[in-house]
Amino acid sequence: MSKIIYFIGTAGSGKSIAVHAFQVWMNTQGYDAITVNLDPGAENLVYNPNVDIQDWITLKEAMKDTDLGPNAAQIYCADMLALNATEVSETIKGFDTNYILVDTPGQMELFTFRESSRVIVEEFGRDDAMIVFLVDPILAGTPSGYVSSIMLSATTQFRFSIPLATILSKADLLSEEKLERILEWSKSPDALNTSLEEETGSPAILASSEFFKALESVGAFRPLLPISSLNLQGFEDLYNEIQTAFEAGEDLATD
Ligand SMILES: Nc1nc2c(ncn2[C@@H]2O[C@H](COP(=O)(O)OP(=O)(O)OP(=O)(O)O)[C@@H](O)[C@H]2O)c(=O)[nH]1
Ligand SMILES: [Mg+2]
Repeated sequence: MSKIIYFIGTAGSGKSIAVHAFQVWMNTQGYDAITVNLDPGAENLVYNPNVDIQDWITLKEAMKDTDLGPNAAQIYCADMLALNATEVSETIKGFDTNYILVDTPGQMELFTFRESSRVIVEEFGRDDAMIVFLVDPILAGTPSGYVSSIMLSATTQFRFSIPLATILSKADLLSEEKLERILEWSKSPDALNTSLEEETGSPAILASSEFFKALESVGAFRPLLPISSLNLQGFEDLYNEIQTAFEAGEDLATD
């Protein structure tokens, strides 16, 4: 049974390039993986997906057919994904592969918040599926930006209820010092809170609130894996994390 891995993250967080880079890395390790593009608006993709939603629906055609503007047409396309879910799923299942790497639409809310994506996840099979959530290092560079990013990742997990791994994409753009700071926040709520105090100038802004505890209890403080698609770095850790997530799922299923 193939494992399906959805790459989800904010616009420009590096999803498409990560899907491609992870496939390249897997192939160099002797693992079999195919790529699936679910972004109907993707132009000039850096890779040639094995299965492309644009064979069924494209943003350009949707705009022409419906007279909608680009944003409404994006939503229209996102909702239309569900209509093609069965056919796309059958096409994917025609491949004999161990891993299916799925690139999702640019703006994450188009995938995360629309009902059709849940239809897709069901249709493709949720038992062997997980999410890789990409945290953009530019957004996560400040303490409040970091908190916002992990809230998005927690929202995504809440929405789909499948295992999720969080990666810090484009890690090569960060200095050693900045990278260490962000990784420290991912490991230590106390360190994050201290940095938040420094940023906002107000004492114990989160530690005193239930909000911070809620973040902890939904598992928002999870290890962040730094990845560079440019340098093919961090993919071994990601691969191991993916194995662990699927094994945990299988253990639950056999309990
Ligand atoms: N330095 C560096 N740049 C990266 C890396 N990954 C992606 N980028 C750059 O980030 C930008 C966005 O990358 P994409 O892979 O298109 O991101 P995306 O999330 O698919 O973007 P949309 O689908 O348009 O929302 C591009 O300019 C990439 O060159 C990386 O590992 N290192
Ligand atoms: Mg993309």
